Amino acid sequence: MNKTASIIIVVALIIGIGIVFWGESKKTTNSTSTAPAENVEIRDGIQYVTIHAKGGYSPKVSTAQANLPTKLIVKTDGTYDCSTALVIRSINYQKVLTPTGEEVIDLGVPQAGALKGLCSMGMYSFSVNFK
Ligand SMILES: [Cu+2]
Repeated sequence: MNKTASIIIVVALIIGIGIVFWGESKKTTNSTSTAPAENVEIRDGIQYVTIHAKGGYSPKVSTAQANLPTKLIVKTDGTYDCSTALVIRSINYQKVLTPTGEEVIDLGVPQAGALKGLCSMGMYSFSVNFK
């Protein structure tokens, strides 16, 4: 093997390894962005999903674990728009929330699937995907 050929092979190897590492580091950054949402936490075996209601609902989409006792906490803070008129059809829930406070809604033990909340007019919505 001549010198040029071995240099080309070494350079190709270095580039190859570099691409693999670059790919791995990209994967790591991606996986942190899909980490469990900050509005979902499990305390004493109960999963709490927190949604803020003010001019709509945030986060609009949350991901939580299925088959765990779960409570939905809807927080209002000086909320005078229709996002206080909360409707969750799948659990027959309908209530006008106080402008400032916390509403705790027992969701039981949700199975996999999406839970959808709406304002009474259907203008604002949020969903919690149980996986
Ligand atoms: Cu509305």
